Amino acid sequence: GTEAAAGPLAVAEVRLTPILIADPPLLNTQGVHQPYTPRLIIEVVTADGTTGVGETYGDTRYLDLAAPLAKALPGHAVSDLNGLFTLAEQVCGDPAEVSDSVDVGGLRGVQTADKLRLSVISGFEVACLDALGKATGLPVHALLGGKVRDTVDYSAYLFYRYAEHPQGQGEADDWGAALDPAGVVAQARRFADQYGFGSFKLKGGVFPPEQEIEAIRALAAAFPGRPLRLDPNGAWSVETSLTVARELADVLEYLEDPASSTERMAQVAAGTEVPLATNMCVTTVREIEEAFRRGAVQVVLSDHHYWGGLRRTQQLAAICQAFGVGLSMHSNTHLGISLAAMTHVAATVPNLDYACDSHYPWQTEDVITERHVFTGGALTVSDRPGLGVELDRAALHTLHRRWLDDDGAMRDRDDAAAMRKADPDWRTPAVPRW
Ligand code: GKR
Ligand code: MG
Repeated sequence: GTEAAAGPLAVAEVRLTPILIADPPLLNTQGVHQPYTPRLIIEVVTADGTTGVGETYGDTRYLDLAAPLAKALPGHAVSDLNGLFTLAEQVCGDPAEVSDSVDVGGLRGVQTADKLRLSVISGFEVACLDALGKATGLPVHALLGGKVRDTVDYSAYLFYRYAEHPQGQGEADDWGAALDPAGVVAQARRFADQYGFGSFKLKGGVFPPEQEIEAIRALAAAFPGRPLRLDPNGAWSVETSLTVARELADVLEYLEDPASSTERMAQVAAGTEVPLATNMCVTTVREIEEAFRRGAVQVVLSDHHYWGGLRRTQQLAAICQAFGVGLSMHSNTHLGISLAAMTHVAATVPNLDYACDSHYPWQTEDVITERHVFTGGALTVSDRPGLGVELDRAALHTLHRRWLDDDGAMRDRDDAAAMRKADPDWRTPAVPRW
């Protein structure tokens, strides 16, 4: 229940730290990543002094929901995860009333109020699990029922990109530009050499589809037999999606969100044997039924943030299994706490059918003391108590300072605004773009 609990596992304090993290100029159909991206770090401290950490999206609308939850949580036990959801319902507003009022659309699918709230809860859930694990000496995967694998596979996440941010701000890196097939292959080569990734996902929807088909063909030639994925974030019409599917059928592991909306995805699925994956048209429980019934998607890519945390990701896995739909995970710009959380839950899901994708290699900054290292394209599942990561307070302070010093321009992700620095006339393209 949500009754306040006494005892060592009761929450004594919650700390919310919004931060801005460096992000390279990665391109997608809406524009380009800003030099800095907001994240929220959540610390839950129990009565016996154990601190658990969580991470989630940090845009203003998430912070607005996190604040009342942080205020209400003290007194509740970190073990009462069901109570966390009840509490959030009480203090963050009834989603039935506000449901479609925050529908800003975009790369994370439709952002309804309940999805925003679930993303916030997920950060708290992970922090509670981390604290509970540390207090009991158990890794998070054990609290979730136990790992069924010792390593979790990840795929390289390739992006078309500029060498530098159009506005000249941000942290420099030595990746250079990748704006054509040769650039994409060079990027993939570096990912494969450095981290051993065996599968590759290319973020598409940036250039006309013929050029992206060429890039995938170049990857297939450079890495024969490796699983490849292309994800234009819903930028294509049904017809274009079917053309791409036909031309790449022999090399694609799946096509990710070729068209936006369940309706269009269902039409594409009806015309191709290439499996369709999504992190855009099935992002909440209520979107599952229609999509599965219509065979619109063959793989659901969970983002544990907007699915409401690690236990809800396990529930999603069970639903997918029941309907013969594949499961994997996609990511957004994130740090090591979220990667640890992804890895723990992924380790517990028997039907994790594909390598998860992660932006992590693009992030040069972190708030944990020891960064995760991909070996053979995989991460080893930690058996240390909790998530198995330690907060780097100095780094957290620096990144929070950056957030405080920002004039507000980057506290909310806006890829179209960043693109306007290169092209003043840029507007988020209408869908379908091609
Ligand atoms: O980081 O530009 C990006 C991605 O496009 C991200 O926002 C997506 O949510 O990676 C995600 C995806 O697979 O669609
Ligand atoms: Mg995607």
